[in-house]
Amino acid sequence: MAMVHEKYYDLAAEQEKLLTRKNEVDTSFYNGLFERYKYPVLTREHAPLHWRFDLNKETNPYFMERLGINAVMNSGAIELDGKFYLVARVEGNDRKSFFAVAESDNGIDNFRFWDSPILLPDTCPEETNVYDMRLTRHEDGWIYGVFCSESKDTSVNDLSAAVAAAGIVRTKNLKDWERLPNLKTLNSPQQRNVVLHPEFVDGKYAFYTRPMDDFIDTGSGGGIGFGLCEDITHAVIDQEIITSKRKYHTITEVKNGAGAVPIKTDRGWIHIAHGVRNTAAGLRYVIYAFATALEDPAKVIAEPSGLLIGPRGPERVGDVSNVVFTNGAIARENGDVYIYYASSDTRMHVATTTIDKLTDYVFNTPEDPLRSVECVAQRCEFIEKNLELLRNSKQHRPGQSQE
Ligand code: BGC
Ligand code: BMA
Repeated sequence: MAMVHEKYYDLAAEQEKLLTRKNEVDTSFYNGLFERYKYPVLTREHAPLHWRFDLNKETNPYFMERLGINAVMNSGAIELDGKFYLVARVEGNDRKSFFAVAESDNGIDNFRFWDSPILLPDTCPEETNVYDMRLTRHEDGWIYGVFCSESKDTSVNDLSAAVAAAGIVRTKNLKDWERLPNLKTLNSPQQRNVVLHPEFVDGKYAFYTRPMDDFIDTGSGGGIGFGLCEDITHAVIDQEIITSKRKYHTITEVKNGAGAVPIKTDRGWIHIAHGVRNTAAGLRYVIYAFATALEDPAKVIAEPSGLLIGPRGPERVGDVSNVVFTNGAIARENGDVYIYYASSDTRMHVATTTIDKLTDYVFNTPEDPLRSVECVAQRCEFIEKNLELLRNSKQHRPGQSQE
């Protein structure tokens, strides 16, 4: 009779401690806008043992890991019937990514993967890799997953040449997935970081896109794009306009891309996206935010200067270091917002804030004046107001004796 290797039970008990560990706010960080947490919410150690080890003592006498998991990162996020779900990008030791659902009762800890990952219908024979799914609860009643579908570019004699396109799936329960044909953008040869807007715009499906000339370089692509399509089951966008532009000497100089599905607020749609700049140490990815008009979700109406979340401490190090990346946030009925972000293409974290705080941040943070001299003038004016306030204030200051 086949027997389970006894080592399995030891490892499972150990893993259970990780899966049930309570997360805590990291009190060493304060910016008034969001909380960071002490522990990542998903790591490769969260991957079920039965995904990695053959549990059978006979066929795996050394209890050896046969199909290792290298990283768990860039996750789509959604709340359904009071539970929090991440559709994570799980990367095997073989560098291929796939999607898997992890579930939690509170969204900040105790995330647990479902028994098996998602096996998407194999409708794209040329597709090599899939990653970074955005989950949109659309007003048409479906939950859509839009992800990057990557294939080898066989038109050039370069082993690494690849083509990125937007794959589309839909579901009602995160269990049964219907695959639709990939998005076609007639004016952009490649697409990554495509996000479906949750509402119809002019009666059509609306996508945030990221036009690019090439697999890595955006080239002439000016920023985050926006386009409409009639039929999601054969999605074609013939015209893309640019919403949030890439700008010289800012955090978005080299690339930017939509991240989480935009959050609807009284004052506009709030977007949480990523910006990329080049450095001597490679590309640095940070998360930034902006708002677009309620009646025209392609029109930027506020864009605070600089980054919202940058990699800190241990987040800086991983397979692709100096990266934070988001493709999922949950905005709750009660106004709480959970931003899920990956660090350095290795693990998942959560940052918690509220719609009110995000709105205050996006609409009341000054814009980037784009030149050092103007940035320092902006800061001096800000400092002067504060000093004036402190001088006139009768309040007790720490370290001052009170008489
Ligand atoms: C990787 C992605 C990366 C992209 C561009 C892909 O092959 O899987 O993580 O964003 O290349 O560098
Ligand atoms: C990209 C993304 C992510 C990744 C990032 C950094 O272009 O699509 O998959 O997190 O690069 O490697």
